[in-house]
Amino acid sequence: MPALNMCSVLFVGGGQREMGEEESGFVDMEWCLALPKIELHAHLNGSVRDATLLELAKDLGNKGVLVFSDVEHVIKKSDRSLAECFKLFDLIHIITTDHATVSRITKEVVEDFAAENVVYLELRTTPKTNETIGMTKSSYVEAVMKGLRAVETVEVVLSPCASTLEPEPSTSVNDASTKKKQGRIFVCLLLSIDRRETTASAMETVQLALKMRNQGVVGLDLSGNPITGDWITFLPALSCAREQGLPITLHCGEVRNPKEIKAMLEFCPERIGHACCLEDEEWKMLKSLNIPVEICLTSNVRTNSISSLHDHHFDDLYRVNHPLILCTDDVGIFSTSLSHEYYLAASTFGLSKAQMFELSRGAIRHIFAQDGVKAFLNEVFDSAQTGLLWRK
Ligand code: 6MZ
Repeated sequence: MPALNMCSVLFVGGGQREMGEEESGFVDMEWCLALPKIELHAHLNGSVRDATLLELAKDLGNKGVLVFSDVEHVIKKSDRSLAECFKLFDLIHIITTDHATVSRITKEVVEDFAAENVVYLELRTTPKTNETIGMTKSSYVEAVMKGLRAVETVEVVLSPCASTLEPEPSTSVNDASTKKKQGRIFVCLLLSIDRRETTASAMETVQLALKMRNQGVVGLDLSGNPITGDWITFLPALSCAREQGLPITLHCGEVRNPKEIKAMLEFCPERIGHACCLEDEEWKMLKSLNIPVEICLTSNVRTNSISSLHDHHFDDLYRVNHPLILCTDDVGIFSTSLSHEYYLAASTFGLSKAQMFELSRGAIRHIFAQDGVKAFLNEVFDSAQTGLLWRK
């Protein structure tokens, strides 16, 4: 390596490069794995490992709760319509919704994201109740927290919400000293409201999120089967969250529904997910309001919300510099990973390593955690930049 002096260092697009280094080749899967990444749209129960689901279903089969041979092929199937996805979610919820299992799947999901170099994860999940096992929305979220504390492979840092009145330090929640641990992942929770819920139930979730915003809950999500429920049902709860400064992301435009899409955009959430079925007027509105979009390529194509990757609105939004974040939605349901979504974007839309790096780093601007976390994440990207973009 040549001795470093002022003349031997070039500054390119914010990156630093030494003489003798050249831009390295095309984006491949290995590079996407090495890229630090930020995941902002991942549903807990959509991200469960197939192997875990099969193991749990077998156990329930042995206990006579379900017939394993009836569900095995449903879990293993990889191509699903949107309607079939929601049938599968109902099955997954039967399999996973007890406190111990919720903790287990949380631990595994976080470990899986960390293993592919996700450095900040906003994990979303719908707090559930089940009187027969004493589960309340609050105890469900406690079980998720327990899962975070159980993570073994990586240090888990919980960060409070950006709207927390008093700045609170981010804290490690698991034992950071074990030798087995490799690196660190920031994890925050979004509490989801399911479109099947009532106004009162949605309000309960908002109250829980507000109560837990010093403990890692950083915002709210509205999700669930887009052909059920009505936006107006959730508006009082979401408005209450808004008044208290809690950031909100909405599933918007997964199916055609101009009236609802317009109402959602008028609400001006901090982010929206999907935005597949917008018409001209709604596109213009989205762009003029500059609402960041969580893009889930594989999910949108698998569920037929978008006809093919080449027709995906990622291209249009990216070219006009609209804020967007590549996300997975449900790695388990769609057999994907965040690294694979980055690879798909690069290979489909012809993006370079420098462009992909900036796309990944750009997600930092849209996280819901406190600003201190943004500074830390920027440092992570600064230190990874030279190795990822230049070769000797
Ligand atoms: C809308 C979705 C979704 O909350 O039980 N969910 N909602 N569109 C999607 N695209 C395919 N994928 C997942 O995780 C599963 C729940 O997340 C929502 C659904 O409400 C599903 O029941 P949790 O952890």
